[in-house]
Amino acid sequence: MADSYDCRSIRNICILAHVDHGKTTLADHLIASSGGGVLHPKQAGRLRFMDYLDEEQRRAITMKSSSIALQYKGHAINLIDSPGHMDFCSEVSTASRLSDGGLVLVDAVEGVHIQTHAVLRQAWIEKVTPCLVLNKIDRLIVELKLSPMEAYNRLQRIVHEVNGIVSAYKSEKYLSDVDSILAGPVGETGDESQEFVEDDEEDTFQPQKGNVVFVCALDGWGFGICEFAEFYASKLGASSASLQKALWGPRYFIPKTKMIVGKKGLAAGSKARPMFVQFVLEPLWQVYEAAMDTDGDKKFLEKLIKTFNLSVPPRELQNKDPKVVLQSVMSRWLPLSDAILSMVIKHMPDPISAQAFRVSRLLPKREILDDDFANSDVIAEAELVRKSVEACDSQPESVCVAFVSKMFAVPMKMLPQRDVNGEILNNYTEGGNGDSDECFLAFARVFSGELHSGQKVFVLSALYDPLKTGDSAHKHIQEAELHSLYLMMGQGLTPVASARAGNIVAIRGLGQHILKSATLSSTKNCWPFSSMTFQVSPTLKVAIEPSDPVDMAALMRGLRLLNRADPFVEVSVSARGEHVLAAAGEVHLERCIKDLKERFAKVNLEISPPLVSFRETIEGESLNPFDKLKSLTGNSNYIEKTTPNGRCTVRVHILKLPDALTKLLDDSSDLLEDIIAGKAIRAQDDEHPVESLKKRIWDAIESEISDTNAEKDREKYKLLWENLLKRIWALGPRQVGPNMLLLPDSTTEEDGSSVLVKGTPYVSERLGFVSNSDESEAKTSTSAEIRSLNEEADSLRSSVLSGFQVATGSGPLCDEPMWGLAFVIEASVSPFVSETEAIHQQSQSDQYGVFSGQVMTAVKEACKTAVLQKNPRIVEGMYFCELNTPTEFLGAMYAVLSRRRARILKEEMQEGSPLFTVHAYVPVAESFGFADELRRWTSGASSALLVLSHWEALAEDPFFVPKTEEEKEEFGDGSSVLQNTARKLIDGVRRRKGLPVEEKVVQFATKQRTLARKV
Ligand SMILES: Nc1nc2c(ncn2[C@@H]2O[C@H](COP(=O)(O)OP(=O)(O)OP(=O)(O)O)[C@@H](O)[C@H]2O)c(=O)[nH]1
Ligand SMILES: [Mg+2]
Repeated sequence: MADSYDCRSIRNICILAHVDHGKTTLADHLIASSGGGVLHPKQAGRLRFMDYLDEEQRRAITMKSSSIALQYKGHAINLIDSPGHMDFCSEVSTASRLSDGGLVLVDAVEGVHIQTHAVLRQAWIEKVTPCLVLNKIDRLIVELKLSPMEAYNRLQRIVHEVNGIVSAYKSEKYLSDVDSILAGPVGETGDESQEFVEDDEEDTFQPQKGNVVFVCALDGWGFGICEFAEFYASKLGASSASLQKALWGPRYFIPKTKMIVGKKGLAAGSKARPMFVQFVLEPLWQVYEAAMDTDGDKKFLEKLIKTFNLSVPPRELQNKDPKVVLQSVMSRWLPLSDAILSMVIKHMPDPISAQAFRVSRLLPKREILDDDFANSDVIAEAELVRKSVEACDSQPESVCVAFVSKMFAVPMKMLPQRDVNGEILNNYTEGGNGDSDECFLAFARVFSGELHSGQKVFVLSALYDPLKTGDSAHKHIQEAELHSLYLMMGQGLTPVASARAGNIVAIRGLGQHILKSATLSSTKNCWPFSSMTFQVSPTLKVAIEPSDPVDMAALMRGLRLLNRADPFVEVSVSARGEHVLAAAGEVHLERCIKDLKERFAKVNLEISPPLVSFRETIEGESLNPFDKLKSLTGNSNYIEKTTPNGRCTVRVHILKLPDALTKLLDDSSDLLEDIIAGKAIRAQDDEHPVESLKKRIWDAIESEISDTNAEKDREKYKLLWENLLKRIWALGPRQVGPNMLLLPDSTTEEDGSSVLVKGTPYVSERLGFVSNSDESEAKTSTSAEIRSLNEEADSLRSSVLSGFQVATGSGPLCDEPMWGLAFVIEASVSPFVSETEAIHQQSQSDQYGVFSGQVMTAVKEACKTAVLQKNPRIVEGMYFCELNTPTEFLGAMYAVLSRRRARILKEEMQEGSPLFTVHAYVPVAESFGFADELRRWTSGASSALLVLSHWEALAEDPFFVPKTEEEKEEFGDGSSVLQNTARKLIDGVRRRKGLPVEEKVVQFATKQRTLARKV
């Protein structure tokens, strides 16, 4: 790179939006005007240059984020186009991590949608500076035929709504996207209140500030308010600065006095329109009328061309197609790329100013523990590295730090054949496993120093800790040599010798070192960048096997490559030895399988139906909170199991946790994992995460009795829970699930001859519900026999724990994990009754396994039986679904929804458009092929987006058999086939897992015989 390196003239930006709102179309125009000739302006908007994959062109949606380097007025702009489809939302995370600014697009007709919420949230999390682009303004004129005033109201409402979303993120950081949508769209305040929203200094997006532009990406025109302010300044005799403030909101121009007034300054009955309508929208509408109407005023166009001195070729102006005329005039009058790129340069930060405030997100300050002071050198250097990232220090000699946000595969033949110096390269020389035609490149940004080809760097995984040395630390750090660096031009790659801080590059040579993302550094004494957050996790799972078993090795290699090439896919081997592929949704899954078949494995594959996961729980809804808690006490409310050798008796009480608490445990699993692992957790902003988690635990518990008004009851309930929260020994399954293992109440008596296996309230301690317990005071007066029994009981703690973990990992209904249950496990060990028994111990071990194993099994069995005894229920995943459909297809859409057991939440006509928006919950188990079916039944006019929302217990009893006369009347006596959905789901899973299923082939033999006789 040249010596006149000026970091201040760089902008790294991404385009973010809901699916189909026009991101790639917009990118086309920016590329055509500033991409150095890679795209001809004539093709812009139609080619969709950044959608270079076949599959993207075929489906007309973007599936990955990709970058292109642009040059505009002395600025270097790295533009990343991202996908809007929910299945590829992980690519939004990888794009926003590398960007400092984000163009948030909203379709002016469709308005704010579910992914608009999600991308705004991602930008907020990653501290990306957003600007708003209201796209498809042409549709307001041509399609909806709105008047300028109506269009203004609509645009204002969208700006208001987007501002509302951002301010919600600012105030309530933990609100999930679905929650915020359900909380009700912020923008729906009705027209009359629109007047109050203007001039709110707090608002993020304000057209008068210049960070909102109005565009038509298809035809390549767009403008911000400043373009018009400058034009009218001389005409109206006002400064362009004051006009800029007046061209949005309720500001009116009085021609007589040449004054700009607010609403109050208007004479009664005045027909004045807001200045934005009068001076901006009306001329625009006039141009459209002049060009599109057959009897349009062609003179008007000529006047416009003359006033603005536009060089429109006469050939285009005389074209018979009014659209061509319009596009030709509009794109010259208000060029889209100028409107967008001048806003980018003015309102989006350069890397130096951006990194100064993004560093707190990228490299959060670490808590330094006292015993780390021995490493003060390391700490000091790591602090210097952080400073260097904060300053975006681009001097070649300073420490080099880069972040790889994803790996992507390109076919070998796509790599440039010549290097920077024009020498022919042998691309195949690189080691690797040599068995693939694919080359893996890292999508990276340099945050400090300079990267150059041939450089050796350290690759740090997210778990790396520079303060830890030793074997475990080595796993998280590797040394790698950068093979070559490329500037990305969409699909094209231009070799560069080096890349300095503030730039986005593709790096070759890290394929063997990085799986998904990593931090690169020239020193070991550097903290890894914080992990990226993903909006959803891959939930759609299928099992894959080769059609021909001999291709197994090819499949395994293919899966390995796919896992590397796709930032989001998860590849695993199930307990039953199947290769399982997890994707974000159907479209993503389809692309993964296509890639696997055609690029990575190149063999025929058999794909199983989707493996839907379920959870298991017990009935809880119909009970009042106090009755639930009663199940923890009482002498009949437990399940008892004894080990085969008779020495350990396990009693289990079970409790259904409040749903809100279960959800909280599920949602906070990452934080809980850190807390339970004993990691130091830093306060963010003003609140400590552990304290806020505790507060939310209490909120969740209290929400259970919010409708019980009696203050006394509330207090009593809280006291009961206070006691429980002090007794949490573990969470499960796998240490952080939504199930609790509680210690027995301390008042539980021991009957002298046996000893309880005593756990510790470990999780309660970590969460700070109890102070670190001093081990129960040693009983000095006990006999040697009891002492040894106590020791034995202590050694059995881990058996109780594992029994609990295994049981919660696979419930009794269909081996799926348990959900929202608390178990109190009392395991008491008694001594050998006689010596002969002790002698028999050995032979018993042979028969039943070692004692600890027997205890574990007994605990596991007791927990599972407890679930079966307390009205077990199956829990299924629910998607939150947003559907858009024209009114005439509403009926067909509801038919599809009802076939899929959907629950409608909200239906709403979109003002000023023929579209209906419907929100619903759809069970995951019913969601496959949903989008396809919907498209078929509504002739492609409806669209649906699904986001995984929550778990929900099916109220239906899977073991329901009609018993009373009434039930028999309603459900029949069992001779007709019962539609028990819960049972059907359970049987489906059991069959898939090869577990026994009770299937009655002949249900009522007597009836069949009767029938037979009649024949
Ligand atoms: N009328 C009109 N149509 C537009 C405009 N901009 C884009 N479109 C159309 O909207 C559709 C979607 O455009 P894309 O650019 O592919 O949308 P996208 O946001 O990149 O979509 P994804 O990448 O799949 O999320 C295409 O059919 C475009 O022609 C516009 O300003 N006016
Ligand atoms: Mg796109």
